[in-house]
Amino acid sequence: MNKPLRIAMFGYGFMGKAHSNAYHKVARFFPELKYRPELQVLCARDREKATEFAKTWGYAEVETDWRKVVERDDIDVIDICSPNHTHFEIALAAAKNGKWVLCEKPLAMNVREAEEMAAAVEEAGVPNMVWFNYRRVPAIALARQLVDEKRIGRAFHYRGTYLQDWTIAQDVPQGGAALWRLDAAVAGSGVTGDLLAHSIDTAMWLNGPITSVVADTETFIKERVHQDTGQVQPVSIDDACMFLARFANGSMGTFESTRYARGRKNYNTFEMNGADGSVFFDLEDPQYLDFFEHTKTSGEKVEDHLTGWRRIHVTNFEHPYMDRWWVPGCTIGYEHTFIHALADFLAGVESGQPAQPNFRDALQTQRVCDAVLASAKSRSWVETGVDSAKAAVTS
Ligand code: SOE
Repeated sequence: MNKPLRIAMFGYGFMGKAHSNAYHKVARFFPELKYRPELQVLCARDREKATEFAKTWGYAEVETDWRKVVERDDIDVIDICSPNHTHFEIALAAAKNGKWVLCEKPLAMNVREAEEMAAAVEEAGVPNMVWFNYRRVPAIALARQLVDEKRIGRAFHYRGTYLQDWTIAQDVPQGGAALWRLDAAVAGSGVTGDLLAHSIDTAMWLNGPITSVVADTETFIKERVHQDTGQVQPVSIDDACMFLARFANGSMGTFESTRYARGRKNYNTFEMNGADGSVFFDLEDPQYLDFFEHTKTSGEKVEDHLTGWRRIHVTNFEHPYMDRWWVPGCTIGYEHTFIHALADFLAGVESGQPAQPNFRDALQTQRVCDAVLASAKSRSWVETGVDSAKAAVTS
């Protein structure tokens, strides 16, 4: 039975596009799903741009007043892709009105907001998810499978990096359309919330809760023209952030993120080293997972003359999500991670086993981000307060 699911999309930027594409494709590649997304309303402040976007992506209507949209009876899902400082108010109102709530990362501007948002969706009993899409890269999902299969064994080290280079020039303005990520009043933070939130979500998914951190941040360019005011204003986001972490399982972590790594466009990598094996992933080469097997699942050590890193081309039907796409050897990419996330979300609603990460999971990531920023300020170790029971490697 096909059930229409009427979507209201908030925002028309990069993520608005990625999510709209997922709504269009999900039922084609996951035909067993009962729900059929229908693009009902595109909501944004700029009517002209919203109308253009709605036409391109097939939204039936445009609305500029978000409050009207969350109160409508003919909307089932509110998808929040607008800048970070809008997430809180919209999510709370959406939950209050009984809508399903999907939200872009980071969930909130800070832990205080994220706590209220998690409580609101739980109290309302509405399905919810945060779009940490990288969990749905087949190679990353395969890494998780290897952890579950105990092929990594006791974890010793976790190393995450997330490097970009798009803000090096002094004349990149801050704030306003497309550049709000550089304005702390709108984004909440710089690379910590925008990039490290991804790394932290992946890390805790693979290696469990992060319990304490010590961090350092830098803002390399102290002043930039603000697009909205035309004035040169102080920059208060973190341009770069590095931190050490302790995981609840006793392993150690290092994380590095910057928008000043010349030549790095979306270099999101991780390596995990355990007693029995290691994995390495690089988003700039996303169809591969590197795996070093030291001990087989039988407990037997791999023969010395056969040890070495194995490069797994994650395109077989047996690999996570890959039976939905092409024949083995044919690759998929970035857009598919959003289709997978949506498919998992819908399947979770149908089965009654909600997909992760939900708002409560994303709250744990927010706790780490806030602890990282607090540590950089105090120049000391900070406990994250991550709820180990909730953040324990969740499926
Ligand atoms: C920043 O440049 C950005 O677009 C992030 O906001 C996304 O979350 C990341 O996936 C790609 O980079």
